[in-house]
Amino acid sequence: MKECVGMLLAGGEGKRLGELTHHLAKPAVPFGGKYRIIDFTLSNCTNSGISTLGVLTQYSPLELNKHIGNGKPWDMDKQSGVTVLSPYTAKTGGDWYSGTADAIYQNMHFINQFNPEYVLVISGDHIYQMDYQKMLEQHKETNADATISVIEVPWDDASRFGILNASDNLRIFEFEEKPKNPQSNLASMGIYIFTWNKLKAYLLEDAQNKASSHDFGKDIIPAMLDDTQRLFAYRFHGYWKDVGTIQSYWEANMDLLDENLGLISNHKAWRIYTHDSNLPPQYISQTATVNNSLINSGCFIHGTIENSILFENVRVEQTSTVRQSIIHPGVRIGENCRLNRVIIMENTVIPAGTTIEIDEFQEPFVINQETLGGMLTPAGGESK
Ligand code: ADQ
Ligand code: ADP
Repeated sequence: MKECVGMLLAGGEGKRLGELTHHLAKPAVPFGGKYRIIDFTLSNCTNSGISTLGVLTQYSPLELNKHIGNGKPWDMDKQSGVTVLSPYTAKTGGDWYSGTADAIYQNMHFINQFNPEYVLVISGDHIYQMDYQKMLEQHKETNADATISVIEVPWDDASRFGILNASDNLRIFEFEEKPKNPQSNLASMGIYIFTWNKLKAYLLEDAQNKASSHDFGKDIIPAMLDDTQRLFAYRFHGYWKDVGTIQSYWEANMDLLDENLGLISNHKAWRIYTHDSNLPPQYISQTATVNNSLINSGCFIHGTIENSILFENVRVEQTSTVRQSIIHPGVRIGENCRLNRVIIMENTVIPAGTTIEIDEFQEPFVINQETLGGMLTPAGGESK
């Protein structure tokens, strides 16, 4: 028997990330110079002692499955460890998961084999560091049926989230998924702990409900609240970002460069784990200038890099300048380029003399080999 089993939802399509998720599940999108988005949640599990984890994949899962593998980087290759659960391995057969609750419902047999008292439901597309044990402690202390982790968000963003109201003792009395006119800015972080017997009953009932969209925020939480079950808010005070849009993806990457936030710490207790490559150290040549940036292994830098994040094997030639940008693995940037506020996808080759500068009022641009052509306007410098 396991006290708490983790279920990580990693199947969303991530449409709002546009080109970045064209061929890749959102949790597998490269992040922070050497990670993928899901590494933050996987590492939270490692650092919180959640050692039995099901990862629910669905949309473009190949790269994600390969990345997770047997879970070794997260120390999950022992005991029950990590299990990737695709719709095709679920007991009910080849149906796609129709919503987040359906994804858990279809994998009830996976959870039941551990006979847990609690289930932690988390999502693979957030950047944050959190100790789930503290949340579990509160769940037990309050004798809750469900505990939802919450954070105050800017009012302008509130309608993007599940919004709730709780009394002083943290008991939730109102919840609405993505309200048009939010009456509170206390947002659900999409992190839930359920007492498993209770959740099981609601999942079984929800599965029979033809009108349900089988979603935690839209269906399960409101149903529990209607029945006056014990729902509690767990207040989180650290850094947390939902990287659902290009703008928030770019911002969260830039936040890694802010030393005050301390997101990349080498503190053993909060390390972010991922696969490590066997690449040579980055080479910074005599002509190079590098400021406030993360540069991964295998890079060759001859140009100027400022406030940017470079993944492995990126090459930047002389007299080129890269500012406020995120450069994915294997990108080559020719001589005499000017790039500002762009995200360049894996293995893209930027021809010499290319200028793409996005001002701060526009959303950062995502560049790959296909979109590159359309961006090379005559005014912006010649291509090829
Ligand atoms: P959303 O972010 O809109 O809101 P949703 O689209 O339901 O959440 O996705 C949650 C997680 O589940 C994501 O990691 C996604 O990848 C994954 N997922 C989505 N559909 C899936 C499926 N069919 N199978 C497997 N995985 C799937 C939720 C809550 C809000 C809360 C925000 C916080 O509903 O109340 O405020 O998260 O970001
Ligand atoms: P976004 O809201 O930007 O699309 P999310 O990662 O939050 O990104 O993903 C949730 C999305 O996953 C839903 O909007 C939906 O389009 C997609 N999705 C969920 N379940 C399915 C499914 N069964 N089939 C196809 N797409 C799905």
